[in-house]
Order: sequence, then structure tokens, then C-alpha cells
Amino acid sequence: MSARDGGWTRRDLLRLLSAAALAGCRRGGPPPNDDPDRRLPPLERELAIYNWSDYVAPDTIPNFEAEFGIRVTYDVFESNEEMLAKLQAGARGYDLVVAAGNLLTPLVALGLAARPSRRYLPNMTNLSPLFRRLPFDPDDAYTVPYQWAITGIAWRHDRLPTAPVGWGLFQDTRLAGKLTQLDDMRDAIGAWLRYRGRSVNSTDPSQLAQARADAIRAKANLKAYISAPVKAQLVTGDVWAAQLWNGDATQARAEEPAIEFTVPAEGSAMYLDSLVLTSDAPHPRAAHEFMNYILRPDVGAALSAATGYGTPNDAALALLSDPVRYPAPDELARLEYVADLGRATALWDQIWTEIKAA
Ligand code: N2P
Repeated sequence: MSARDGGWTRRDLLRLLSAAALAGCRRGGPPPNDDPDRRLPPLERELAIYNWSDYVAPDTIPNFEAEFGIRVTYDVFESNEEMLAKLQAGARGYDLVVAAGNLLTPLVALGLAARPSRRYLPNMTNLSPLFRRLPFDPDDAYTVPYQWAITGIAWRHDRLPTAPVGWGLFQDTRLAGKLTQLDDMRDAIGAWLRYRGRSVNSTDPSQLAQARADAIRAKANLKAYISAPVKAQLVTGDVWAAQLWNGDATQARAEEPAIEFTVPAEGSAMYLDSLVLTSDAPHPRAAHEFMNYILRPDVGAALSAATGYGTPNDAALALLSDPVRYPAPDELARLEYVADLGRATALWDQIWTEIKAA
């Protein structure tokens, strides 16, 4: 606006219009805090993280706080759906969330994720190429890999008459009341898709209807749909076999050596969970420091040693005496990364609701 007369001149209007046109051209493009080459403000004194439960080493957070002089707020969730629902409901203030690959698509689509600035992540070079350029983040633009997981069966070898072979275990009426499945739509339904030789990422309505029928038949035997908190019941022996993620099974085994872990013969799901920067992170510099800290070899090794999950970090892997090995080719042939379902998410949601209500 012209300061001289305080009113609009024709030139002012033209300037405004061309600025609006430029802004229009940028619409749909990345917001300014999303530039992967941007410079960040000075280090903040706080950081807020939203992670899975039982998914960090006891000293990961205290060591970071002490070294960087940052106070960390650390909240946990039990499922991807819980995390997404909380963020969608407007929970703000988290700088970093730990998200499975299949969650990245909705996080980006909802404008909740931002690309980190590469300038502050020199330790990215420690990552294994096995976990780079995966389909959910083909340019490695958003995700800073945290840990990887396999879904299988954790079971008590002192309670089950024989070792479980496949997902059919959960249909065995002799074990009624001693079984649980994950309280996780993708895993609970995904198992029954694999049981029939289908993909855990199927969007075929007839395959999903069959999976619903199989899931409901198994549900009659289940004590509950329960995720990480089932560990305590495996340890006490109240549960004899639980669909569970490998690291949580390892954590339970540390308390009760009779607990084993098996990947079902029909195959199963695999996850790469990543640190994702939120688009409105209040402490972006601290968030980057934390991501780079997790990517240190010693920090990554301690994380995986404590949680029992696989490290995507080659330099960390080299430090571990008994690491979770990446699946061999024959095992890998039976495993699938869980992928975003796109429009079929609604159908899956509906089927999961029907299974829960059955
Ligand atoms: C941690 C479970 C995370 C593994 N308790 C599944 N993404």
C-alpha cells in the first residue's frame, strides 16, 4: 500500500494480485517449514515425542535430556489408529511421532507431517539401504527409520501341546480362552488374509469377507484383542499364545524363558516404523537433534537391545552382540510390509467394526 496517501493505488492492487497469483501457484506445494534444505532456529529447551509403548530403551530419553539440556515430554500409544485419531482430533504440540510406513500417507495427506531438513541429520548415512527408498517414502523425504518389526505368534512352550505352525492356531477350540490377537486392525485381519494365501494389503471385498468370517470364528477362542500389554499375561501364563510383534515377544521372554516366537508358515506382516516430524512442531531444532541422536550407532544399538526390535541402522547393528537379523530371502518371501489401503481403508474399518461387534 502507498504510505503517501494511505489509500489503494492501481499499482498496489496489481502487486497484490500478482502476489496472490504466485501464492496460488504454490498452493498444494510444500509449506515453508518443509524445505529439506532449510536452516532451523536455535536449539529449543523442550521436545515432545509420541511413540509406541515399550519402544524405547530406559536411558534413551534421560541421556538425550542430559546431553542437550532439553526437557522431553514423552507420551505413548498402543496402535497406529490411536495415534492417528489423536492427531486428527487436533492434539497439537508433538514434535515427533513414531509412525509405521502405512501411516505416512494419511499423515502427509492430512498435512500433519513435514519433511526434515537434511542439514541437521548427518547420521542418516548410518542407515542400511534395506530400509531406504521403500514404497511409502520413495524419496526418503519424510521418514527417519527408527526400528523394524515382524508380526508373529508369541507362545508358551510349557503350555501349548505342540509348537504353532500357522495362524490356524487361533481357530483351535481346545485353546479357547488362552489366546489373544493384536488389537490392531491391520494385524488382526491381515493374519486371516495370509491364512488364505492372500496379501495383508488386500482390498478385494470377497477376500476381506472371507477374512472377516475367519476372524469371527477365531474370536470365539480369544480372551481379548490386546497388543503390547499382553506381555504380562503371557508371563503369568494366563495367555498361552498371542499374536504379537517380535520385539514385544522378546521383552516377554526376558521375564519368562518359556516364551517363544514363531512367524506363521502362511506368512505375516512387517513394519518399518519411523520418526516423523510434525508439520507444526513447536521445537523443530530439538526434534532434528533427537532424530540425529537416535541415528547414532550406540544409541540405536541400545534401543534395539532393550526393545528386541530390529535396527535399520547398519552402524548400530555392528555393535550388537545378538541382533535381530533381517529376514533371509526364504522368510522374506512370506513377509509383506503393511501398506496404506487408500480408499479401501473405509471397507477395512467397517469389517473391523463388524468383527469387534460379532
Ligand atoms: C511397540 C510396538 C511397535 C511395533 N510396543 C509395531 N509397529
